[in-house]
Amino acid sequence: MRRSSDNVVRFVSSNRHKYDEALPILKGLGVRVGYERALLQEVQSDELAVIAREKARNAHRRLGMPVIVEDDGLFIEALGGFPGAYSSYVMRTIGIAGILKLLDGSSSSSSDRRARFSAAIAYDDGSESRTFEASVRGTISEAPRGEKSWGYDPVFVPDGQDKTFAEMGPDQKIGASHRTGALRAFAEWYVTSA
Ligand code: ITT
Repeated sequence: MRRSSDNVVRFVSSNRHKYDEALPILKGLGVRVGYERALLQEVQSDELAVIAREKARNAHRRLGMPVIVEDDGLFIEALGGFPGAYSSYVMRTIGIAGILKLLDGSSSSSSDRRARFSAAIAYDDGSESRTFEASVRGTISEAPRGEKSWGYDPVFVPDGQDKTFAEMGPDQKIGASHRTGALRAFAEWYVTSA
């Protein structure tokens, strides 16, 4: 494994919220991490791990330092897994309102709003490339709930909770989120392969 001279791994993303949630997790697990804002090209694939791996390869080529990137997807059962790997594009186009409309119009019963939020973390340092995945199961709420949130947080209710991610405090969301499991798996590998 190649380390940078300052032993910091760069978290590369156009989305600062991801880094803000990743920082306390990684710090707590002994990983030194910094934020690098960049819009990375995404290959087209249905698999988050493939998209993340290619994004990390591009990010490493651009920065010349060890990087991690993340690719997330919200997979809604009644919509056959849509928006899945296209969640970012769908958020920018039809948004949450469009997703709720699709669900209301789908033939499924109103109780069938099951979904999975998944994260793939990819590490690349030019010699080593690894991906780590995790998911949480939940449901899509009937309407957006919660303030000061981002992305799909206002409509995703993880199993075992009655709040959307957006209604939770930062610690509760981090404790329940898809991102946490993937980051933990990465950190476990990273700190033991030093
Ligand atoms: P990158 O530059 O890192 O690719 P992005 O926001 O485009 O940033 P993704 O493609 O991985 O990232 O994200 C898919 C979508 O899911 C995007 O709209 C995110 O805002 C949203 N999302 C990811 N994690 C989320 C979370 O914890 N809560 C709410 N929305 C989330």
